[in-house]
Amino acid sequence: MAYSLGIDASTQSMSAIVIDVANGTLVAECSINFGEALPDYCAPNGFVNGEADGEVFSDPLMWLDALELLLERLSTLCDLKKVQALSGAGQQHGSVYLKQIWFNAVENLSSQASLSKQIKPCLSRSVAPIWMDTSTEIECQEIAQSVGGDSVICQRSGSVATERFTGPQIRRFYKSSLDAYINTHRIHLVSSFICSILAGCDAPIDTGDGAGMNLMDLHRSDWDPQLLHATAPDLRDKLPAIVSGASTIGPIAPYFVEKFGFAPETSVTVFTGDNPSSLVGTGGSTAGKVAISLGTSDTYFAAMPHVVSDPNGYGHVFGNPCGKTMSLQCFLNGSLARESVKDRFGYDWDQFTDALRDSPAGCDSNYMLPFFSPEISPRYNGRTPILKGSKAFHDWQCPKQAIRACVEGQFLNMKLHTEWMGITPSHIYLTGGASENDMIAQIIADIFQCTVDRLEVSGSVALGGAMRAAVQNLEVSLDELEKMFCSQRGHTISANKTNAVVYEAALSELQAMLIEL
Ligand code: XUL
Repeated sequence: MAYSLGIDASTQSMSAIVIDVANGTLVAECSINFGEALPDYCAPNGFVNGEADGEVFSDPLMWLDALELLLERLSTLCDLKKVQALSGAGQQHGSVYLKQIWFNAVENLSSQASLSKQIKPCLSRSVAPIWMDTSTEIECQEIAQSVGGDSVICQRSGSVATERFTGPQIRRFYKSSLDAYINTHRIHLVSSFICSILAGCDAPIDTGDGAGMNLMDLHRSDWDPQLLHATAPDLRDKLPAIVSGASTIGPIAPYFVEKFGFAPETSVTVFTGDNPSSLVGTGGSTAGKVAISLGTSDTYFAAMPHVVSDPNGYGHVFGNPCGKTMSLQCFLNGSLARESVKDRFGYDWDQFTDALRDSPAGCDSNYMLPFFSPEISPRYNGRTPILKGSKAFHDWQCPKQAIRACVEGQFLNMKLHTEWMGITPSHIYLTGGASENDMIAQIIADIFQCTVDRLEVSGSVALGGAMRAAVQNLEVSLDELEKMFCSQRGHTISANKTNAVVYEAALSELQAMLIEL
């Protein structure tokens, strides 16, 4: 028996998967929803809005409490002593700010007190800005100007200066809270923060997640001195090292051995970002496969044989944890937009799905840019979806049309904003929470006119963590793991060819609406 554990620290929940690589089985799977399990943090969806426009924060202590609940629950589902290796991933771009005492505290965690109690005094900033934060437009302009423009940043870091990325967020903190910035001796990503806790040491950042900071030189896989300088003073000293995704950090901290029954020699592999991890967990880490992940954000990504970046500046290049790079496009209006339109009519998810089933492709020429929150692909600061169609549709009088137009709008916008990758997929791997919904999968198949495959294991972020840890430690190759865990197809959906022309027309309509934004 050789168990490997993968952890997914995402926006609304923390999840775990345990796999047995000796016989290719899924041993256990569980998840803690922040809003439901930890209501005292008053963050029903895992985040809160800050006072200033565009600010979105999470509480790092909530993540620690969730980690404890997760491992407690997992220990009732399987014997954690059998776990020999672990890794995982975090929502990308979010940052945790820590004082000098962090270094000592993380190495000496006592199982007599909770993680949150011990880490609380280490925080130099009580909140962590997360990827949904769009408050740093000015900082992005300042950083871009300082290094010679957005095209220079994009060429060096894989993305133009981007509001939610960690560098601009750090600059905003430095400008608004100078004393707290000076008092900060370590800035971690969500991934490296959770990894540090599990390994009981100050862990590095991997190139996959590091590329989402506007601070890393993509070509050297190391910090870019000019970008650091343009962002904030003395920043190099406050950041951990950058390492490749194939790096072992060390054994698990004694805290987890004493409290949850892990074996002391359980090996921790560096964590990565949720999207790079999902690339591995969908079996897409070698070029040629495309994945769409439906979560709080919807993302479209693919491993690339060479660096391909978006000329419009909305898309990104991240490190591929298995080597080379991946291209990614992220849409902020993912599951919460679907939820907004559902809630608007007091529907449950079954009624939402029925509405999709009972309405025609093309939605009788009613179109929506479903931007219920500020969007990042394309950049749009409003909070009101843009509609085009009949009067009843404009007046939100027809639930079926509104629901279909929302979902069609999401994936028409996705198709338009991913053309820069230059890929015409024959198959798309669909993963994440909403991927099991056949109607959504059908709309994606029809809009992209390709087959949509769902894998047996839908939690591809956590699975990617477990697979990476296994490759590092359990004498099994990625190829073998992909055969075991990523080739078992769940339900496959084929494109309805007759809908191609309907969606061609819809794409033109949406393009016109986007031009008018
Ligand atoms: C990617 C992005 C989101 C987060 C949260 O750039 O911002 O997908 O990783 O999932």
